[in-house]
Amino acid sequence: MTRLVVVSNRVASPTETKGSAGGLAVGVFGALKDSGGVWFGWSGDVVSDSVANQGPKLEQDGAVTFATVGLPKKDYDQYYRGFSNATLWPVFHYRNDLAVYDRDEYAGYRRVNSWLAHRAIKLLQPDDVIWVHDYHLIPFGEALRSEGVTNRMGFFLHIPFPSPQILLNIPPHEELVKSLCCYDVVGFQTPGDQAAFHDYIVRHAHGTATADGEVEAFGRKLKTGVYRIGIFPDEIAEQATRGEARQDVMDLKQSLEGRKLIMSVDRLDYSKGLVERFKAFEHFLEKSPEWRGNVTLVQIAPPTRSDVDTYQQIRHNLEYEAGRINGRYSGLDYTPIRYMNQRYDRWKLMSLFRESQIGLVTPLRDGMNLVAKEYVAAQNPDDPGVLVLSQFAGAADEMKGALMVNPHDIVGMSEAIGRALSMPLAERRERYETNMVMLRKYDLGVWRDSFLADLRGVKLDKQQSKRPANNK
Ligand code: ADQ
Repeated sequence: MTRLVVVSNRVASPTETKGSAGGLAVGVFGALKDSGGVWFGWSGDVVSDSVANQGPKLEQDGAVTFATVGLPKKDYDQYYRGFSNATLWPVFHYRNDLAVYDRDEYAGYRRVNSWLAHRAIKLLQPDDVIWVHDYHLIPFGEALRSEGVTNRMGFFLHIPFPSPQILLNIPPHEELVKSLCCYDVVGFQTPGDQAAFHDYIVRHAHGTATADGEVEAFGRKLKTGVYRIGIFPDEIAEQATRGEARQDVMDLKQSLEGRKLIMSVDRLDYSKGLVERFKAFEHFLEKSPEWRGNVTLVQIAPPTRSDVDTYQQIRHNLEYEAGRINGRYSGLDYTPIRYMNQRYDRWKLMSLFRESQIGLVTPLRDGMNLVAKEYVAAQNPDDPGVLVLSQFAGAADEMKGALMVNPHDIVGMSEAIGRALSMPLAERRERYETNMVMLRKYDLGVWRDSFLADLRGVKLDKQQSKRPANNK
């Protein structure tokens, strides 16, 4: 089998990959171990220009080389904090209202992608298959092509691809789509994301796109596909049962004093719908006095991107809401919302999922949402909890056993909480089984293997390897 080169914005270290890392890192590392190869990307460190230019730093772990570079402050600001997370992330999550566009940041984004591609070239061998991940690295493949790299190259988008009317808000939208067309395979989480990309190709790039994903645009041919990222359900179930008898999980159980538990776990991000969720829980307590004192919402939300302005705002809003609602409904021995900002070991999170009666997963928009899948896999099959899921998470496409909600509908979410809390065991089991069938059908191995099979199956056409032409 030809070697695999994975490129992602952040590279987990060998120890992280084996220990606390979640789904993606585990899945990608598995593929790298099978075929041997390189995992290339940013180390997460901000360094001086001269240190950055000494990279990549190499660490070997069996057949896998971890190759990382640091980023100078200006590059970090423009590429990561700026265009990736203050422009692409909000727009791709349908939040134009939160997006800012700055030409210099966009120039920095492209410059850093070219620089990263240049640093990666020395690690590449002629037959390597290159798999690039996520919105930070859209122009990475084009930059490699412009340096004469003709290898098979694929790109997977972990977040939603917005409909063209939304994408048009980003001034260089055409350059971004043209960059995507430099890959041989472009993968999306859901059919809706793939359709939005095709829609742009046909209506705004004067290209063609067939239902089975053959795309021609900007003088290039590529394949698009839907590859639903998943989890390894048995591994999650094992983690969930491993934690059951641990002291801190038993302590939490005891502190609940027989109350029902609702679990929510998200990165602290405005796309995750946390404020709306708190309001729905408040509405539930307001309308259901019999549940006051008898149900607790545990919200775990570790902060991310805390140096981006909009993230400081969401953190502030949430603290305010949690304080306000707790002020209204707390008793001497009862706190309705327990809101925590730490990261937790995976086994601990999974055991908390298993102890709870509801998994409340209500993002306003989400590429997939692995927490929804982890929640289901962690349940006790004899007495499973209920997944309450936003219709705008990619996972909603598969998890038909969930109670589906619109995260903008506070009353609807509050009703779903009430319904889930009193759902009979037979219905809970049936819904759990429905979800488990899909979790097994689309597990993490299927995601990884089907993407790589499509990428490895691409017929190389030397004419193709050039930079894209202008379609107009
Ligand atoms: P995220 O936005 O990070 O991922 P998600 O898919 O839910 O969202 O994955 C988060 C992961 O982090 C889960 O495995 C979860 O268990 C873990 N996690 C969250 N909080 C934690 C905590 N406090 N301690 C420890 N672990 C924690 C992006 C996209 C998603 C897409 C994924 C994968 O935004 O839509 O599903 O990539 O493609």
